[in-house]
Amino acid sequence: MKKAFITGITGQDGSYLAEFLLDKGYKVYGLTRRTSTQNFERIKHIIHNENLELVSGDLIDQHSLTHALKEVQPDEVYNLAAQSFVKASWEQPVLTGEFTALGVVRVLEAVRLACPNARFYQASSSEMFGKVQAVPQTETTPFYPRSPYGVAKVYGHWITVNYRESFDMFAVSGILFNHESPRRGLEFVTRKIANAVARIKLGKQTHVELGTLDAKRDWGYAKDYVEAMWLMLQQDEPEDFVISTGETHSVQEFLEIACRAAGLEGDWKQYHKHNPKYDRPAEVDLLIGDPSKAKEKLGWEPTISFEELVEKMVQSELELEAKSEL
Ligand code: NAP
Ligand code: F7E
Repeated sequence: MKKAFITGITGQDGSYLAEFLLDKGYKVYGLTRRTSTQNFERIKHIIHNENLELVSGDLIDQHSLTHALKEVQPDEVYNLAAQSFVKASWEQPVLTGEFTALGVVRVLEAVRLACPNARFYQASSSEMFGKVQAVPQTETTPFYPRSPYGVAKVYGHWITVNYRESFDMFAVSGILFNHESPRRGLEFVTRKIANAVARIKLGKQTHVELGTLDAKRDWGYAKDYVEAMWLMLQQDEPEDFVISTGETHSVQEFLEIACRAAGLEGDWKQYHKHNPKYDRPAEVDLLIGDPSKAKEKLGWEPTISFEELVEKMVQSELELEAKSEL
């Protein structure tokens, strides 16, 4: 039985990846950090699976990582844990650097010392492209990060390349563009909008307050993207890949489609207000990835369209909000 170790298992991607690997017959070990209230909402349906085991540790605590990997001796390590909210990275730049940048080298060091033959996946991000130097963005487009989060991810990316080249480790980065799902955190714009239009439809609120509507993102479906992570670790050679849909859409388009999907009547504008508190000190205006390499070498392609993704998220929020008394 193959063993996989996932940091960030309680997050959006970690929960889908754990499901995917359990279905593939893996024994899955998930790193969780100690919190005063357990945060297992996204994995509650698999928590009693006999092939899932949670291991205590924190990206900030080197010993906990080395100890966990020494005990588990995994075949594959997926480093998904991070402070992943871009806006928060200006408010907590040092913590973001600790988790999202130095956390990566701590996991790599733990792998190098405890299980050097394990294959390592790093969750790199399209935020590294920031102020984009080419359109569309590929594996060779230079980085120009625009937030402390983006800067931290660039460190994580290059330290992964460096460990591959220095220590002959099978270490790869997936440069994943935005990917969403009903399990997305409520602070991210897609889930925030999907939740708001559902609440408006049910008469629980009147409008949604947002920052810029002009920013464009290449939005895909998280469940598709975790399969690409696994495929990268099944290749003969360790290589980095862009994972994206190849389409870009604005926040405004997301909002317009979401209003329609919720069955809101009239013009979407009546349900929206701009609030400058959601604007960012530096914005990433346009992201669009070129997934050709992933298609060719991994045989990977997205399975659902942008409209289907928006509809799926809105439908899920309508069901959740109908049951909730809040
Ligand atoms: P997410 O939902 O925010 O999940 C982040 C996970 O990291 C959570 O499980 C969280 O645990 C854990 N974590 C945070 N700090 C930690 C620490 N100090 N020690 C141990 N665990 C810690 O993020 P996601 O959307 O699933 O994204 C997964 C990864 O992909 C992240 O690295 C993100 O930066 C990257 N990424 C995401 C996207 C995207 O569009 N989703 C795109 C590109 C790259 P708690 O539950 O305890 O908070
Ligand atoms: O913002 C704009 C905002 O926070 C998307 C993370 O998973 O993907 C994600 O980062 C856009 C930005 O995601 C609001 O200014 C407008 O232009 O949903 P987001 P993100 O910053 O793109 C990348 C690839 C990652 O790696 C990250 O971990 O939407 N926007 N109004 C807003 N954004 C938010 N959150 N809230 C608003 O009210």
